[in-house]
Parts: sequence; structure tokens; C-alpha cells
Amino acid sequence: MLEARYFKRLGLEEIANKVAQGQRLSISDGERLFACPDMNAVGSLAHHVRTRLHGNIAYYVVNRHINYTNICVNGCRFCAFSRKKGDPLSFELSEDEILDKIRANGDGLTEIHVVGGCHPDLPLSFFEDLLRKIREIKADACIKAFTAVEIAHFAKKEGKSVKEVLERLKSAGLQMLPGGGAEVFSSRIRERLCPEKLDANGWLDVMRQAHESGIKTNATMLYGHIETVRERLEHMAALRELQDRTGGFVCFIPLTFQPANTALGHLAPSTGVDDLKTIAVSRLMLDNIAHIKAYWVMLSVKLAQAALYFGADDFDGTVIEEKIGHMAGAESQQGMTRREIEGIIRDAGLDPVERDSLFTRLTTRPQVANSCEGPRSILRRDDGRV
Ligand code: V47
Ligand code: SF4
Repeated sequence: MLEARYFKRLGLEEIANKVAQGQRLSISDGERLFACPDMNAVGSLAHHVRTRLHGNIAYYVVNRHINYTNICVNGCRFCAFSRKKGDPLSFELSEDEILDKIRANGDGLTEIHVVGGCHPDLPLSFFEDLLRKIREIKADACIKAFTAVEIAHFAKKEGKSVKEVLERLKSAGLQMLPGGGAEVFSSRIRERLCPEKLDANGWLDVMRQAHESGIKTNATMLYGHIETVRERLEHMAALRELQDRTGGFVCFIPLTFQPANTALGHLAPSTGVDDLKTIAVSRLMLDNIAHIKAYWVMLSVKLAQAALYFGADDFDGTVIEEKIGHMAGAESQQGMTRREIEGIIRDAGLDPVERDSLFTRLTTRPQVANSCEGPRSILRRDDGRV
């Protein structure tokens, strides 16, 4: 329900009208939303859109993250995860170690999320082999693997085109790309924070080619460091423009920056108000991306729950093991059980719906506990509340 007088008093009348009529918002509309001191006004507009799209549902996925290595040739200043080759804290999982992690949590998994640093030596054949083996042991889960940055790195290292790398990985079992590596597209920011990394046009181009090859992807934005509000909005506008052309983005994930153990450790983490406004403005600006994720790992479980009323319709998933956020100080737990996630969503007054990576609703899920649900879940109350 959009109350005209309320929005008029806040100078948001025109934006509220556009939202009510499903019209596209401009970057200056986005600036006005960020500048609005009443976070509830911005949140209610986003919740209106989220409810129009998804009703009373909040999605989640039974997934597992696997980082195959933290060795990386790029030295992004916001990253606490990566190490140079030879560093005592570097690691590199063997194929067997990766497969063992999947076997250990195999039964209920519908998504396997595999990413790593840009390793100087691992050949493309290692990843093709790995995808084939994962497929063999877990044919019914979606393999969502390798950011656009890793894909471009494989192509450069092998002297092959991005298209060929994508096609080869797809033949080996790759179904989807995660949205990482986008950071903020502004060249001002990239020069300061990640000059070695694939640039904005390169990231967008890998995603365009993935979409054209029939590989859907997600998209992220890393915010809350040295970027301006306008740079966030320009980032969203660039994603929106590509989405108009390809329709290949499934979900947008605003990633709140975790500063600990990074070269930007002196920066204060973003505030809860900024996190919720960023989720809300993302929902309002990205009118052609169906889903907005409240990634509990970075946001914290409590703020991610609140974000379900600020435009987010997805809670991500069980995750099981997470390194990128936690090495940078994220205080959330390592993983969540399906029952814990359902409890959080129900407690927010919404209906939990398990999905696969492409947001197909899973209704045939057996109701028995599986190996993704750790022993704690057995101790939960019957109503699923935590
Ligand atoms: O690519 C790096 C970012 C990304 C930090 O597609 C940081 O479903 C916060 O992309 N603080 C990895 N963020 C995470 C990611 C992701 C997560 C969940 C789901 C999906 C999906 C994608 O995290 C990196 C980088 O952009 N990152 N360092 C940091 N200190
Ligand atoms: Fe490497 Fe990714 Fe970390 Fe950058 S963010 S240093 S590309 S692992």
C-alpha cells in the first residue's frame, strides 16, 4: 500500500508513482532514495515491488560452498582470503578433497558453489575433469562455479577465447556462474582497490558471453568501502542495461564489505541502515532482475531476516563452509541448516520455499532430515523457530 501523502512529505511522491506504475527509476531517483532519511519509506517501496513479484514467499537453497584454492595472482585490497603461492597460509585442494566435501554433504544438496582465486598454474583441464567428477557423484545438483574473473583468467592463461572456455566448461557440467568479482564497476574504484583484476567491461563481457552460451549467472556488488552512492547506482544501471539485452541474470547480491584483515581494515563496516537501504534501492532500480538476495553470511542472519522486508526475496542457503567473508571478519556462523533457515523465514511472517539455483520451486523434497541438517537441527523446536 503506497500512501501518497507520506511519500509527498518526504519528496518521494514522483518515485512512489513510478513504482506504483512499474516504471523504470533513473540514477537520480536512486540518489533521492539513498538520501531519504526515512529508511522505512524506502523499504516500503521496495517491499511493495518484492511482494508484487513474489508474494509472501522467501526462497532458500540447500547448497554448499567450496573454495578450491586461495592462491591468487590478483591482490585485491578488499580481500582477506587470497594468498600468494608459497605463502604458509595458502591452500590448494586436490580433486579428491573437493569430491570428499561433496560426498560428506551430498544427499540433500541441490547447488554446489565452487570458486577460488586466480591460480597461476592450474590448467583448464583440471577444472573440466573436476566438473565431470562432480557430475558423476552428484548428477542432480546444479554446479554453479567460477566467477567471470576466473573465466577470463582461464582464457588468458590457456590462450583461448572466453567463448571456448565457457563452452568447454559447459560440456563438462558447468550450469551457472556465480555473481562474484563485479565489485563496483567504477574505474576510479578499481584502479585503487583491484587494479590487477579483470575490469568492468571485461566482467560484463564474460557475463554477456555466458548468457549467449545459455549459461545463466548471478551478479554482485561489493559496497560499503570507498565508493560513492552514485557509483553504486551506476553499477546497478550497467547490470540493468546488460540484462535488457540478454535476460541472463537470475539474482542480484549486494555484498556488504567486511574490512577485517584487509588492506582497508581502517574502514568502519557499513551500518544496518545503509545495508537495508542498499538492498531496497537494488530492488527498486533492478526492475528486470527477478531476485534480490539477502546473503546472511555477510549481512548477519538477523539483518538478512529484516532485509526480507526491504526488497529481498531470497535468503541464499545452507552454505556449510564459507571462507571469503569469514576471513574478513564476518561474524555469522559457518552454515545454517534447512530447518534453521525455514524458522528464520517463518518468524518473519513469510513462507519459506526451497528453490534450485534457477529459482525453480522444489516441492518434492523428502521431509526427513538429511546430511545437510547437522545434529543441532534435531534439537530445534517442532515449529522450526530458532
Ligand atoms: O567475488 C571479497 C567479494 C565475492 C570481500 O552468485 C568480499 O550466488 C565482502 O560472490 N567483504 C564472493 N565481500 C562472494 C560471492 C557470492 C556469495 C554468495 C552467493 C553468490 C552467488 C556469490 O565476495 C568476491 C568479492 O566480490 N568479497 N572480499 C570482503 N572483504
Ligand atoms: Fe583474488 Fe578474488 Fe581475492 Fe581479488 S577478490 S584477490 S581476485 S580471490
